[in-house]
Amino acid sequence: MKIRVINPNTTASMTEKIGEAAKLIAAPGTQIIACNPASGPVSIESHFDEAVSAVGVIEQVMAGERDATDAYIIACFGDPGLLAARELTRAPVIGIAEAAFHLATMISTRFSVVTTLGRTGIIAEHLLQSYGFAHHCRRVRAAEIPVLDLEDDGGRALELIIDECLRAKKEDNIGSIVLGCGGMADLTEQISDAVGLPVVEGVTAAVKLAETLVSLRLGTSKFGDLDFPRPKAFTGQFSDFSSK
Ligand code: 2AL
Repeated sequence: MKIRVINPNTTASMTEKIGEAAKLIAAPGTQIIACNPASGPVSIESHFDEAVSAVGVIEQVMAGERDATDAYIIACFGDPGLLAARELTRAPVIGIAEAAFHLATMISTRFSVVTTLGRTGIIAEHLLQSYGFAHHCRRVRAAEIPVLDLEDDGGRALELIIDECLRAKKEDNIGSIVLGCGGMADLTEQISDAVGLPVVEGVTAAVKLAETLVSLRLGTSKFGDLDFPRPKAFTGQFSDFSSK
């Protein structure tokens, strides 16, 4: 099966890292296509970044539809464009935040999220509310690192994330931790070893959930609101989105 893993930001090194993490966990026979939009923010750490990145996600799903894609993963913790992407395909589309929340509730009754910047915590809080997971989450915490610091191998990002996870373990009365950024996909084992709690990471969680849905032949329902968008014209820079 072919899974298209979309990094919604335009940083190629992060796309490569996300793709590697996905390949490492994927079953034999699963092909991982890691990609990112041609245009958009280099990192997503505001509502503005998220809104712009959602268009890039949609373009990547449209490209995947021309390439016999079996499932899509949106590999940014705000799950930008998730419902819009689902409208465009019969394949399953999974956001890494929703994947991680689902799995965390299956191994623990309460978790905390450790994300990058405090200002993006509200994005995770909104998702917890809208997905119905809010009562499973004790706290959304931030290591206060900009997303692109995760690309700096010599930096202190890992240390700061582990410190915040250890504070969560001490103060939050939790059974597990959810990592709150696609750029943390390669750090799960090191963080879990250092913290001594189960650590759920969304890219890897989403790959296993996508494989499960595809093997169960469960795709996005075309009954109701996730049906293909009604045909219409788009103008200006979005004229390519017009129905042919
Ligand atoms: C993210 C993420 O996963 N990728 C990105 O660019 N921004 N979200 C986050 N909370 O750090």
